[in-house]
Amino acid sequence: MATNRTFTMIKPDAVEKGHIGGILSMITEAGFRIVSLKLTQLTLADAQAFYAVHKERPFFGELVEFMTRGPIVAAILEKENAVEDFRALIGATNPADAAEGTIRKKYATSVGENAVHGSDSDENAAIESNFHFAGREQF
Ligand code: ABT
Ligand code: MG
Repeated sequence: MATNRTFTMIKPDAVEKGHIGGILSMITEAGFRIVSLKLTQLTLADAQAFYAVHKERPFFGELVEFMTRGPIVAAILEKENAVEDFRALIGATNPADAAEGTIRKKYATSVGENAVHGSDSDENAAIESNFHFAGREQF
């Protein structure tokens, strides 16, 4: 059964450029309900843990540096089929391949600075959500 929740981050590039409002609008207009929301900043250890799956990749250092360079917006979102539908809404990792109408098509700069994160599985959505939000902050 598809879960009805996913986790997202508006990444430092999009926060720096003033796109928080535009991105949250696209998210709510697509039918997602905001369950949890905050402005926060990842520590080096947070970013290394979050992207541990990429730790042997050549871009790991740059990725961690990027994700820690400024504030991010963390949020939990709810909708039927949330994980898959949200990945569709954000579009391809590389904005050059992202479809028209997606968040990355509109707001991402490059494969490295791609404006938003969306969980890639129900299991990771739960892990990422509980990392950022206490139970009493999940509405
Ligand atoms: P995330 O939502 O950040 O996990 O992105 P996504 O799942 O779409 O893409 P993956 B494959 O998980 O990439 C994670 C981050 O690594 C960056 N990256 C990826 C590069 O910088 N160069 C590369 O060649 C690849 C494959 C993009 C992702 N994000 N950030 N920030
Ligand atoms: Mg990913």
